[in-house]
Amino acid sequence: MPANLPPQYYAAKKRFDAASDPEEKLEIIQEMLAIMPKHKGTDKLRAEVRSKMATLRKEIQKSGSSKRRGFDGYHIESQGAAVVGIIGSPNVGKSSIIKCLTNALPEIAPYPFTTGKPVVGMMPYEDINIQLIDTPPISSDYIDKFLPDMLRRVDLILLIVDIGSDAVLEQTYTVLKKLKEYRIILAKDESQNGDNVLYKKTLMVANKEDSEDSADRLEIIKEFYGERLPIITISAEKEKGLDDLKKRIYESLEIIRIYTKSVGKKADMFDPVILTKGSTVLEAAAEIHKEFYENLKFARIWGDGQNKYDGQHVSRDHPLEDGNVVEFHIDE
Ligand SMILES: Nc1nc2c(ncn2[C@@H]2O[C@H](COP(=O)(O)OP(=O)(O)OP(=O)(O)O)[C@@H](O)[C@H]2O)c(=O)[nH]1
Ligand SMILES: [Mg+2]
Repeated sequence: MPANLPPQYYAAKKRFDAASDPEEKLEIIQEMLAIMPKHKGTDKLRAEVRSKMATLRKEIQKSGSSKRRGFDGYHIESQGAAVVGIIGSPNVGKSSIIKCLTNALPEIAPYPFTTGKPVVGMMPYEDINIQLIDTPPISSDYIDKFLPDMLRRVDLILLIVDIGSDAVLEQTYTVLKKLKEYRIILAKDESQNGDNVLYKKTLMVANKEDSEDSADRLEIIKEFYGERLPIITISAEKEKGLDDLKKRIYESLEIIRIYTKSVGKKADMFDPVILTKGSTVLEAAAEIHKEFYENLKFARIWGDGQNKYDGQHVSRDHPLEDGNVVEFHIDE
């Protein structure tokens, strides 16, 4: 079905492509969304535009200024509901994991330093997509020059460790030490963030569970790092533990999906708006349409998995939950 977009849309898109400042881009993209007619033919485009909006907002929020954008060094444009960086020592199975979880086709080989450039893939999770980025390995004397900057900006890190190797403890130590040189500390949450160091939310993924003696090595890893990081055990090769890994990735991102509904119409269940956990009705409105945000009177909401809501009126500062359907009412 054709999108039939008005000429003003293309004019705005041109300005969007030419702009480099994320704040300016965000303003233009909000305009684009407002101009876009709402019908089946624009469903996909609307989803893309919203996901871009979410990314731009995050970028602006994270950088604290409007001067940083995307993953410039790598020429990677962030996409989807969230971005996850996959890192680790050489040969631990980073590329094997992104191959299992996404549509990406990275090079995989039984020797170290196979991946020279990052590889991007989209991981479908229920009704959303999460962007995964496979990266070149980190060793005591090597870290890709663009990697620290990228890691500062992703939403979550997966630190892959190889419990098929006796070097697992030493390798893990090396990666953490190397990142610390760049003032990045991998942690289970970001609550300790200070001025000088960045605590980055990380899941440790113990790969190659199928290997001999992996259980013993896992115990050792847990003893050393179990307090500091959540540890998930998988085998990329045997495709074991992958569903659990996906779920843990989603949960760690602490995002919620909100579905919108126009008055008198059925909810749009195919195009969720992605927000951070704890976001309010007003914050959802801001994400969707400037007019909703500026003129919001109240909202009606449905569902939260336990069907707690069935069209109740809620105020602007009501916190939303994953799966809520929201109908915005504005002052005309
Ligand atoms: N036994 C076993 N081998 C695995 C598993 N996952 C990956 N491998 C093997 O480990 C080797 C390295 O895998 P890659 O996915 O290329 O590892 P990488 O971390 O991307 O390596 P670099 O890009 O060189 O850093 C390959 O021979 C894989 O087949 C696993 O779960 N079990
Ligand atoms: Mg690789």
